[in-house]
Amino acid sequence: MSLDFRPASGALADLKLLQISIAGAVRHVRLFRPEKRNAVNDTLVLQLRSALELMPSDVRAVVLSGEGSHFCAGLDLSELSERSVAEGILHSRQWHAVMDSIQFGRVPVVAVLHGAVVGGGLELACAAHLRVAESGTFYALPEGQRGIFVGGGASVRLPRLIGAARMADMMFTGRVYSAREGQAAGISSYLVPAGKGLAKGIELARKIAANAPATNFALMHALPRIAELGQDAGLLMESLMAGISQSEPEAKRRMKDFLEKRGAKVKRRR
Ligand code: 1HE
Repeated sequence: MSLDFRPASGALADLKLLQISIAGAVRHVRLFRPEKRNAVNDTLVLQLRSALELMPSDVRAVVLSGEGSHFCAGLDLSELSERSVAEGILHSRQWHAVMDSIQFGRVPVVAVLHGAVVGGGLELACAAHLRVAESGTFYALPEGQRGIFVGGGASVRLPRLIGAARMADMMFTGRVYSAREGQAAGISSYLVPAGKGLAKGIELARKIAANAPATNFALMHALPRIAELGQDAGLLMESLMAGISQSEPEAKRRMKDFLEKRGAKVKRRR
């Protein structure tokens, strides 16, 4: 692939429903089941989890994308029909574990979206820390029309991006959001022309990888929890995290760099 990425070797190369490549501190994980529009079967769930857990310490950010004409068609519906209630609950919990390994893993994940981002595909996108959408992206929760409910974390994560009322509308009525609507509603953080998503995602991942690890840790693990707390406990947790991060040698070096005119200024956008 372009942009200096080389294919991963060893156990990662054996994950056949993923295509994993590496460039410096950025790992690119591509869903690789294009003939089924990257529909997520049980094998893909397990492979995704392995890809996120088998993470050498030099990897500092991940880009997640989908091969072919769509990011992800959601749950592989062909595996759904024969499950009992108990099996259904466990299956959903398995999805939750994968989504948690993305949201609360070791490194930030940038999802690059194009084409269909539907059902479990939208749940996957919501577990990432940033979303870059190409102009042809569309979002839907067809669970409502398939007679089921979400099971991969959307009822918790999606309302935090767009609100419960919008999510309910998507499921009640089958409403499809365009890329532009998804950007306005808060699903994506960046909207780029068709074909430009990966380059943008990699550019963002490289910036994120260059942050101090303590800052990325705070953004991934402390911020979402602080956002769930009352003011008192939230402010206390913020102070604890502030104290920890600023005492890191890396933070001291960066602040000294700025004071001694080596660090970058914040630039006005043109
Ligand atoms: C699939 C799936 C799938 C495609 N499970 N096989 N998700 C959905 O309800 C979305 C269902 N999929 C679609 O609406 C469309 O396939 C797409 C809009 C995503 C893409 O359309 P298109 O025209 O590019 O592809 P296609 O011809 O519909 O599909 C190509 C093949 O992929 C075809 O198989 P083939 O053997 O006939 O070639 C499709 O059957 C197959 N395919 N999507 C299984 N989802 C943790 S709970 C999460 C709950 C959910 O995610 S529910 C929502 C499921």
